[in-house]
Amino acid sequence: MRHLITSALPYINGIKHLGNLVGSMLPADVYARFLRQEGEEVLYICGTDEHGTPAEIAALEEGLDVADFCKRQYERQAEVYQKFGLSFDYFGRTSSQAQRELTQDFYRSLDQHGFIEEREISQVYSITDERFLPDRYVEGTCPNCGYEKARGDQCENCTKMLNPTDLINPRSAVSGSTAVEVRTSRHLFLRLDKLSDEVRSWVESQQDWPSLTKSIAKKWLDEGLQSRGITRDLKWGVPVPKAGFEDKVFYVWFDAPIGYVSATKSWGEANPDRDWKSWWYDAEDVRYTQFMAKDNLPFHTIMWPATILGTREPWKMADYIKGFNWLNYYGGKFSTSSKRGVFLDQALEIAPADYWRYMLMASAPESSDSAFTWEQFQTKVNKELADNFGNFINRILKFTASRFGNELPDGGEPGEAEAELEARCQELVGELRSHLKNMQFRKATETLNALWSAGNQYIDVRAPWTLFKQDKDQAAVVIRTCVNLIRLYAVASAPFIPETAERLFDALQLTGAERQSTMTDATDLTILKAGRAFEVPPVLFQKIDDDRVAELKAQYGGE
Ligand code: B3M
Ligand code: ZN
Repeated sequence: MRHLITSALPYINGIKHLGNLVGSMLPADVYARFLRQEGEEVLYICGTDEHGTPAEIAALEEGLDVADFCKRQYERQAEVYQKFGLSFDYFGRTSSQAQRELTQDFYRSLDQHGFIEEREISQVYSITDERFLPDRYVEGTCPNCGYEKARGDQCENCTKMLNPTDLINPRSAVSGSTAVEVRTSRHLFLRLDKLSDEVRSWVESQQDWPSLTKSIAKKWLDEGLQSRGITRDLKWGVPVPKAGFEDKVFYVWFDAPIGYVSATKSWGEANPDRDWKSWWYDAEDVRYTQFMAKDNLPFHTIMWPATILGTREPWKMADYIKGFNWLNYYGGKFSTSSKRGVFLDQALEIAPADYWRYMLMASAPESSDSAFTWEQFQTKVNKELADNFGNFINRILKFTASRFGNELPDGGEPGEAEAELEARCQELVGELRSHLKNMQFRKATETLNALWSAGNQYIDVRAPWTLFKQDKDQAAVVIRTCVNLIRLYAVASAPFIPETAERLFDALQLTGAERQSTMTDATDLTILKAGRAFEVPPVLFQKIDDDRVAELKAQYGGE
């Protein structure tokens, strides 16, 4: 099996926060890195989701043409993900030519098979702006809770989904004008009602989906699927290839999932020796895994599968959908508009990417929502990364260098304690691999941490510092074992903290092949032999003290 991996396409309107990262791109990256390390063929695809009214409105606010705005934001996002070590094989854009063609093809197939219908609907029209105001282009008072800044697609206050015509005292988000009226407009609808049974049997045939994914899909199916509008009176988006629809584009959620396919196509254009379509079309040898936060699950378990099923073409559907709950910020939501929580560019000013990668995977909201706090960040960094992991490495390598020089010492053969350590490592690596295969990221970091503890327990017993005074050869055995253990640590940690793993590979002066070892092979603690040169790396993780925590809380909000 080849592995296709996608993470939900981050929306273009700004740099994402830690909550977005932990629920989609980061776990997908850890999984992709792990599978590659296991020797599997992996294609990890992501990209920016660029259409829709939030992008237009954000561009308008910055006084930019929407295409220029998107280009700039795409570059900013791509850069920040690269700094976080996200190992996409391709990071595409839904504004691409490939996307336009594929979206129009999907639409044509759906139409041809009778799953598109045309309807006349009422829309809010701005007389001042001389345009329709779909979705977020109209603001007004929520009919449900009375909130005065509700948007045409949803009320942020009570979360109720709305239609623009539901709002009381509607006004244009473009000009603020209240000179609006309801006009009719022709739109295309996807007949989800006709596809409902097929989607249900697909959902029900998924034996091993996580319960969060399955329960959300079932809930939507049980509530009954209705036709859904897939076009909008907008200029920015994929044009609708139909006479009379020249002024309209497809709705952003119709084209967004096609972004997975089009980004793969763009990857193929950049790598002409690779057959992009074999990953998506008639791709029976591909196992496809999707990662996303729970609010995206309805689109991926219902709408997107329905779109594919309705084309009557053998496009690849997900084999496994890993959904995440929310990572909250001190109990409340991370919020872009109210500036609560930490955005990815800010995070990198606070600490290097690996600190975040580890910490976020250790608190991944898998079985329920979880809360980010600065105290917890401090504990994870200080106790686990700095004390349990980093400190072991620095102590061992420094001691070795000072007593034996910068080459692994000779000495006797490993004994019983070493055999026990190796057995323990094999057991833990077995657990770690199975958690990673099952995408249980929290459990995986717990096991990784247990692996780090195993080394500390070993040197507590074998105490090389005192042993050195009594039996230099025995001390040399312990040291060699520990340096091999550091190699295992680097390999086993690499999917989570790749930059640190690289630093360790460099310090141990490993060859290319040695760096590409599987975790299982690296549990052999005799591979690096006497005479191997190494360097002592600088301290791997800086601790975060209480004053700094107080400062961060004051700066970013907390409590
Ligand atoms: N862009 C996620 C969001 O903005 C959305 C995901 C699309 S995945 C095809 O909430
Ligand atoms: Zn409301």
